[in-house]
Amino acid sequence: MLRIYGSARSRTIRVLWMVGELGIPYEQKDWLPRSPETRTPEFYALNPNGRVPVIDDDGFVLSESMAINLYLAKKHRSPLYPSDPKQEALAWQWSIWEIDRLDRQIVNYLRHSKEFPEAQRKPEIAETAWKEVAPALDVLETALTKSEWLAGPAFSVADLNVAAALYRALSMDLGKWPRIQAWLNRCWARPAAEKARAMREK
Ligand SMILES: N[C@@H](CCC(=O)N[C@@H](CS)C(=O)NCC(=O)O)C(=O)O
Repeated sequence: MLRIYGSARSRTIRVLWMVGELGIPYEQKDWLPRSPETRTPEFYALNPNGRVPVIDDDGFVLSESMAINLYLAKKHRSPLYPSDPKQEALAWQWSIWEIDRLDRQIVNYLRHSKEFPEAQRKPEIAETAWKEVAPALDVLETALTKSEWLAGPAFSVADLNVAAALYRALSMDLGKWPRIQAWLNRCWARPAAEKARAMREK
């Protein structure tokens, strides 16, 4: 049985979206980041980084949300995992790109511009983050001008990984990036996405 460690109120939402797409059984340890459960020797043995998500797939332990989703889609021979090597490589490219260019930057931007209580916000962190977020969104916008999806002719793990990571962008004004707005809406309208989102927002 697949066990998923992490709450939907963390990057684990990406994995919950993927297992919903795959329709596979799983059990979840609904643990928040930095919760006491993730600070035990047992949890550090699973992920020495002390972070979620982590999966234990019948004894195979894997961390890193993007790698987990690529693995699960490939293992279950999902149509979301491109069979063409070039489209497969594009799925890796966009997943790695998101982690490099947007993942922490967008969290820092939104936390320090609106999510944290005002006294805790550091405008300089928001400003520095925005200087990376805006050009990264420009890159994504340009890609989506050329193609409706990121890795081939249909929705794939590439779209899932990047759109799931852009969960917070659902609450942003994306007027300057209309292609991203439309693509994000298409991705998050999928039933598995709506289900994962409901788990986070309950
Ligand atoms: N690159 C990792 C990042 C994982 C990550 O930072 N997880 C956060 C929750 S969203 C966490 O567990 N933080 C706890 C900590 O920093 O100790 C991934 O995509 O899985």
